[in-house]
Formats: sequence, structure tokens, C-alpha cells
Amino acid sequence: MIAPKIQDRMRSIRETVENGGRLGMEDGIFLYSPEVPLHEVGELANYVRERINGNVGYYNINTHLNPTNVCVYRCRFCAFRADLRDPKGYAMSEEQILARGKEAEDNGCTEMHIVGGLHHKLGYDWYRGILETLHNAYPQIHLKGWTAVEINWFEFLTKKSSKEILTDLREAGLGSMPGGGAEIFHPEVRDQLCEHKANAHKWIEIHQAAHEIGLKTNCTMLYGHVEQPYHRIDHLLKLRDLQDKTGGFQTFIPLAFHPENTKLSNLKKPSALMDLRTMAISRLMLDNVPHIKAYWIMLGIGTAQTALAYGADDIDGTVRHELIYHDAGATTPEMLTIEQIKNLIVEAGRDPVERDTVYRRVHRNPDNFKEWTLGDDVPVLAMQR
Ligand code: V47
Repeated sequence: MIAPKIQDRMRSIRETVENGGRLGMEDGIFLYSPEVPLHEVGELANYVRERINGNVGYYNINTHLNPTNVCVYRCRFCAFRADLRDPKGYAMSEEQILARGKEAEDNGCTEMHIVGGLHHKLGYDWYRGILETLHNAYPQIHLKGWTAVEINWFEFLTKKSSKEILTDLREAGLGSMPGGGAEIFHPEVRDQLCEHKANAHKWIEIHQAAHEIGLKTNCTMLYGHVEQPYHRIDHLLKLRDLQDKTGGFQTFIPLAFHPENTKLSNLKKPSALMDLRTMAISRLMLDNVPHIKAYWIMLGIGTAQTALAYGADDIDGTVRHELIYHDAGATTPEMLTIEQIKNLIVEAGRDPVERDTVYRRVHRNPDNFKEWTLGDDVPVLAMQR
């Protein structure tokens, strides 16, 4: 039995959303209360999701490249990083990187997602060179690379501004930026997780710089560790504010914390119920971001499928060589075939659409799946802002 006070408040939130109004901090915190039935939050998020993206369920054909895991930072949530002299530490050679490009091409990938550690000994030119090498050899593959944390490291290495660096990286072949490194912006939490790396202000400044030179970016939030609902909503509102200014975010990806092999391994992984609630609340709060991604690698396939009815319209890609989540105990497969990912979307009752990184429709040659052409942008139906 739902308390009448809760029902009243939920009714008022529903009216605001249906009339195209905006939810605020208190609304977001309220939606996280366990007394608010999850299915009601999900239904409202689904209404918004269908208003913006109809019945489409997006996927892409992609691969990951983590050129090094050696990192000067010691983020407490990270199971992927290694110290300089750690036997598990590696830095890939140019041949290894080119081999990954070839494998991506052979498997029809339209995107390489490139992130890694901040290596103590490798300079900016090594990171830039990875983009240049891949772009020269495989110009048709979109390079979505380097998080704001890496760009901030390049600022330190080169003493140049983020805008100069991003402009230079774009010349080398950078197509867009992934959303990693955002974690939780609020210093009460950020200082416990990763006190030395780029803070909220920096992360936002770098994404703003990217948007101002015309690069699209994604945004993320790492949840389910030491944060409270207040910190999550604060994070979402900061992203919403930047999007109001620039419109440069394409997709938001809520990232559920995986504790295994991290310095926070005493914590429990968030439940599927928390994953779905966070997905739905993200859709409701971020009324100006066109896409919400249910990253199947991190959520597990069943929850990712369910998330397509809880606000998400995108399920990420077929993925190859994912390490960040698998090092932290993810039990999902390391990749899916094109047929598997399409079926997963169909089973969830959505119409699968293959997109490239910037949401253009991909048309595959039916006789040779490695050949593709790009169509128009898939229209976003009715953004409120
Ligand atoms: O910034 C690291 C997170 C992020 C753990 O832009 C962890 O399309 C949970 O940003 N448990 C990197 N999360 C991944 C990322 C991403 C993933 C998929 C798509 C896109 C995109 C971006 O992963 C890091 C951090 O927030 N992370 N370790 C962990 N143990």
C-alpha cells in the first residue's frame, strides 16, 4: 500500500514531466526513496524515452582498445590499473595497436573506444600517435578516445590548454570523446575515490572545450559505492547545466560499481533494482540529453534488456577486448555477435537500429557485412529542450 503523501508527490512529478517541465534536486532525491515504487519511476522514464526516441533500440559494432594499464593514479574503484613495475602492467606496441585496427576492420567495426592509464614514462606524442596510426591505416573507423582525465593529464604534460590539445587530437584522428572519468562530481565522494585526478570543474571545463570546437562527447556517473542519492542528483544536475549551455553530450551512461579486485572490495555491487531505478531517474533528470545507454557489459544482459523499458534507448555495442569491467569481476561475455545483440533488442520489444558513434544509421551490405554506408541521423523525436 503506497502512502497517500507519496502518491500525491508522484502525481505532481508525473504532471510536471508530462507537461514538459523540469525536475529539481528534491524531486530526484524523492524518486530514490524506497517507498516510491520502482515500476512507477520506470513507467514515467519509459514515457520520456518513447517521447524522445520512439521504439528504437540502438546498438553499434565496436571494439575497445586500452593501450596501457599503467597509471599514475590509484583510483580506489579501479581494478584495471597497474603500477609502473607491476608484472601485470603493459603498454602496447605500434604493431599490436595496428593489429587491433585490422581485427576491428575485419569484424566490421565502425568504432574503436580508446582509453587507458596515465603512464608515468610515456609522453603526449605516444597517446597522439595511437590516434594518428589508427586513423591513417583505418580512416573509416571512428576513434572515440581519451577521457577528460587523460586530456587533463595531457594539459599537464604539454602545458597547453585543453582546447589546443583537443584541436590537435582531432587533427590526428580523434572523432569524439567517451564519457569516462566523471565518477561522482561531489567532493565529499570524489575525494574518497580519486582525490588527485581532475575534479568536477576540470572534467566539465574539458567537455565544454570539446563541445565548443564541435566534438561530441558522452557523459557517465559511477554509482553504487560510497555515495548517497543527493550526490547522484547533484552529479546529474551538473551534467544537465553543461548540456543547457552547449548541447554537446550525445549519451549518458550510468555505470554500476563492480567491487571485485578493487580497494573497495568490501562493498556489495548495486542490485538490479538499483540499476533500473538509476537508469530511470537519469532519463527523467537529463531531459536535454538525447540518449541513455544501458551498457550490457556492466549491467548484465537481462538487466540491460529490462533497462530498455526503464529509460534507456541504447545498449552499446558488440564490444571486444573489454578489460575495465572484466578485471573488476564482470561475468558478462567479452563480446556479442551482431545477431545476438540485435536479438536481445528484439526480445525486449524494441526496433534495433545500428548506429555509428554519432548516431547516423549504418546500412550494411547484406552480402558482405564488413561493408557499410552511413545514412542520415536517426531523428530524435521530441526533446523538450
Ligand atoms: O571512468 C572503472 C568506470 C569508466 C570500475 O562513453 C568502473 O560510450 C564500475 O566510461 N566498477 C570507464 N565502474 C568506462 C566508460 C564507458 C563505458 C562504456 C561506454 C562509454 C561511452 C564509456 O568505468 C571509468 C569509471 O567510471 N569504472 N572501474 C569498476 N570497478
